[in-house]
Amino acid sequence: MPVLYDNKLSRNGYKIRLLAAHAGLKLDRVEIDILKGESRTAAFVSKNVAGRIPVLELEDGTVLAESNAILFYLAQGTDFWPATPLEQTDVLRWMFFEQNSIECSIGTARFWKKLGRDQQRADAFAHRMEASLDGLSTLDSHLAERQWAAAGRFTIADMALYGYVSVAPDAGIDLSDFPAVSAWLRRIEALPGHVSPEPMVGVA
Ligand SMILES: N[C@@H](CCC(=O)N[C@@H](CS)C(=O)NCC(=O)O)C(=O)O
Repeated sequence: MPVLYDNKLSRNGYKIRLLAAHAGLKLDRVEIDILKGESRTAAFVSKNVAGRIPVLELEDGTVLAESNAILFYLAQGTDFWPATPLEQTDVLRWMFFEQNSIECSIGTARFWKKLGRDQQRADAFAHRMEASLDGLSTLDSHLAERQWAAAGRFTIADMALYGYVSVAPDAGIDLSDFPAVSAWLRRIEALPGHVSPEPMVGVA
């Protein structure tokens, strides 16, 4: 069975757990304590040179890294990856958008706020917040016209985006300012097969 190196606090890891739940995929899960530096050991860096989770190790020892690349691999042959190149391109578009405009802004702002670093690094935090609101505003305009992010159906683009958009309130963002995003979050949560992540415990 493939092994997912993961951390219960990580929304990048949660994206993979969400796809596994929807697609009925079985994965072994190994908890990596990123706050104790377990993703930065020589052994772990030999799996992912970036020293980060999530990492998926296949049964033949092949190692995959980057949450959205892992989603792409695991979604092959499922309903969550469309068949035509144009639809696939649409899904990839929103997965790249997620990494560029959501994950590194909302994800970082949320983490700093949880660790109290938002006060220590006020300027950098303000910059991340501005980028977060910009990303959410773009997504809100997009979703005002459609039910799902890409390809006219629920895909790994929605799963990738859901990971960090759904925890924007942890960063101090009021999602009621983004009504189309809020309605889309509720649509995803109402899907059969939806699983909630662990709450963000263990971080003050
Ligand atoms: N772009 C990467 C980001 C991965 C990432 O930032 N992982 C974090 C947890 S969410 C991590 O492992 N941090 C530990 C560290 O940097 O030492 C992805 O989408 O997988």
